Amino acid sequence: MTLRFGVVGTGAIGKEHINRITNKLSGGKVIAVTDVNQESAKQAVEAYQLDAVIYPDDKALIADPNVDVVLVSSWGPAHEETVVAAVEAGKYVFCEKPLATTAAGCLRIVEAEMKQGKKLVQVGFMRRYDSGYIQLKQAIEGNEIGEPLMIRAAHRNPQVGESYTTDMAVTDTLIHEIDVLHWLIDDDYKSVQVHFPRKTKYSHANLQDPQLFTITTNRGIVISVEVFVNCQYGYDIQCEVIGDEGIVKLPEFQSVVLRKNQKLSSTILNDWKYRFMDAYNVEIQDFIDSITKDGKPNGPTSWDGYIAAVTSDACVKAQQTGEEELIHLQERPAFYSEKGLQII
Ligand code: NAD
Ligand code: NAI
Ligand code: ISE
Repeated sequence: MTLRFGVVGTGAIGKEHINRITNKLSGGKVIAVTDVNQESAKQAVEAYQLDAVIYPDDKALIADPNVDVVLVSSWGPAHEETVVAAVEAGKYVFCEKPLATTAAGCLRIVEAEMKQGKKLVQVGFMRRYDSGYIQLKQAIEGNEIGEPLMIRAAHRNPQVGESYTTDMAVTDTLIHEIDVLHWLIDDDYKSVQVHFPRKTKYSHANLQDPQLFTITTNRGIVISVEVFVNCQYGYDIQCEVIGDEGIVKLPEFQSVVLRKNQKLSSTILNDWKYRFMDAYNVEIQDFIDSITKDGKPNGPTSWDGYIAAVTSDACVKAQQTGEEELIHLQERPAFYSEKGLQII
């Protein structure tokens, strides 16, 4: 069986996903595309020589009876409307983060999905599929470090454009840590506070950069995440979990070690596309395989999208108030109680 994909949003990551479904993975085929910029949709069809219909908008794409899965990779504020329409039409959905830009929007998706009576939606939180984070989770669950007490993490990009503003450090960037860290330690977030250190000279008027987030969990674990999106030197993701019997750290991206000119060096990547390439491939292959075998996706759910949105709202509020802000989640519906992705 081949799952037939319709892609909404053929920008940077939309094209990456089209390429991997078409040329790297098995069991999926892109048969429809759309983009508000129709030229971008045409370019995608040409670049990957797709046998795909170019639709004028998401509604027309969703209405195509040949489309089994709607892959949403438009910009964040457009996600909710497309996802709700696709779920109401009974289609499977793979939605890039964020599921919706507000917690209320995520709840509307949750309600639409529960009404359909079956899980249809997976959110693109690919770090849960990264082998480094999986090794961290195995070490924690295998009691290698005793009880986790603290986490120190960093999310650094070499630079961002002028359209990237202070709140996007949360909604676009920290959102990956928000998802992966509660999954890693199997705990819920309680509160967050933000500190703004001295601003880098490489930032611009509408962006406070770097930023330091201190998040506390219900079990009292204190998490510190640095977001620094103009760090210049590369794309660098760090995570260290400190327990009462030991410490585990995310492995560095693997590269050859070079000895030259009295220096010992290895490469740091410059782009998210390459750092998590394997994770994106495993993520989408697992999405295809679990739907094909079990009739439902296996990865991060709409409820995970909701948890991320509530936490993200509190983080943005904490940026504005400078105070410690509480993170209040609604009770998890039984529909979402099943343990999702298991360690592979
Ligand atoms: P992009 O701007 O390159 O591409 C987005 C595309 O969507 C554009 O071509 C735009 O014209 C189109 N679009 C916007 N609204 C649309 C709509 N309603 N219908 C159809 N097309 C629409 O952005 P990007 O970097 O590819 O990011 C896209 C999404 O992917 C974002 O949600 C982003 O957060 C997410 N993303 C995730 C990761 C990750 O690591 N998981 C990495 C990059 C981007
Ligand atoms: P992008 O800007 O390159 O592409 C977005 C595309 O969506 C553009 O082509 C745009 O024309 C189109 N678009 C916007 N509004 C639309 C609408 N209403 N209908 C149809 N098309 C519309 O952005 P990029 O980097 O590809 O990001 C897209 C999404 O992917 C974002 O949600 C982003 O957060 C997510 N993303 C996720 C990553 C990850 O690591 N999981 C990495 C990069 C992006
Ligand atoms: C981008 O949208 C992503 O999702 C990347 O994974 C992240 O590292 C980057 O900061 C975002 O802009």
